[in-house]
Parts: sequence; C-alpha cells; structure tokens
Amino acid sequence: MTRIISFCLAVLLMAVALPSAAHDYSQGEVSIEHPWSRPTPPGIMMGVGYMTIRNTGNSEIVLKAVDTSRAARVSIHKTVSQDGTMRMRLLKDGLIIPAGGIVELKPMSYHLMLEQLGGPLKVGEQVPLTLTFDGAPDMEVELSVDSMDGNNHNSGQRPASHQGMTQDH
Ligand SMILES: [Cu+2]
Repeated sequence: MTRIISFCLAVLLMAVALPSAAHDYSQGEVSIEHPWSRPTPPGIMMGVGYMTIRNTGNSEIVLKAVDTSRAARVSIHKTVSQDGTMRMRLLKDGLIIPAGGIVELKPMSYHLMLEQLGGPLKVGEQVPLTLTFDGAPDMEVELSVDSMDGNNHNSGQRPASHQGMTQDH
C-alpha cells in the first residue's frame, strides 16, 4: 500500500517537475518560461527565439541584449502590422518587462532574431543564450528547437518577412 502510494507520488512529481526543469529558468525576481526556437531551412541564415519573461519584482527591467555562440548577433524585434503588411521593428532600447508584468515573445509579436547562424537550427538542438538585463542580473537559458509539426506559426511567411526586415535595417 505504502509502495503504491509513493510510486504514484513519484509519477505525479515527475509529471510536474519535468516540463519546468526542461524549459523554465528562474533567478531572483525574473523567470524565463519555455524558451524555444524552430528549425531553419537550408540557406536561411536567420532563426527565431521565443519565450515568456516574467518579472515579479517591484521595478521594471529591460532586456537589453542577447548573445549566443550559435549566431553572429541576436536582435530583439517586434512584428507590427503596417499598411496591411507585417513588418519587423528593431527594439533599439530593448524590451521592457514592467514591474509585476509578463511579456511574451511569440510568433507575430515580440521575438528574438538570431542573425548569421553558424548553421541550420535542427529539431532537438539546445541553443544557449545569454540574456542581459537592466535592473536584473544576466541569465543563461537554452532555446529548445521544436518541431514545426503541430504548431501553426505560419512558417511559410517567415523567410520572406525576415528578408524584408533585413532590407529595412
Ligand atoms: Cu525579426
């Protein structure tokens, strides 16, 4: 009886603990939930980065810069609709996460752009990132490169809009 209970408990704990261990990072008042990316097709030198940033502190923080060994540069962007087309805008001053607030980096919204990738991003790969904040210590996280299957993130438009964005800058 005791054995069955502890087994069930173990399974339950595993179910709760595994996804968060794989995907969530927390440091002080900042947590980063489910950092992920997508595989890149051959010849496309840009990748994306998505995550949820939560600030439980009493003052705002700003994501100022992101670095990775996997790409020459990482930019912080926002996708905006302008004259009926989706365009990407570079957030030069960084991304503000208000006190007690949450900002989601997700398709068609805020995102990271990994520029000049050292090679295609492959499903299952973990991409190390260093996040530099104003108002909070740096954080090291890893983007998991997830399969595009089962997501409807309108991948067909991604290379085209990335090219448009590059010409803008
Ligand atoms: Cu972008």
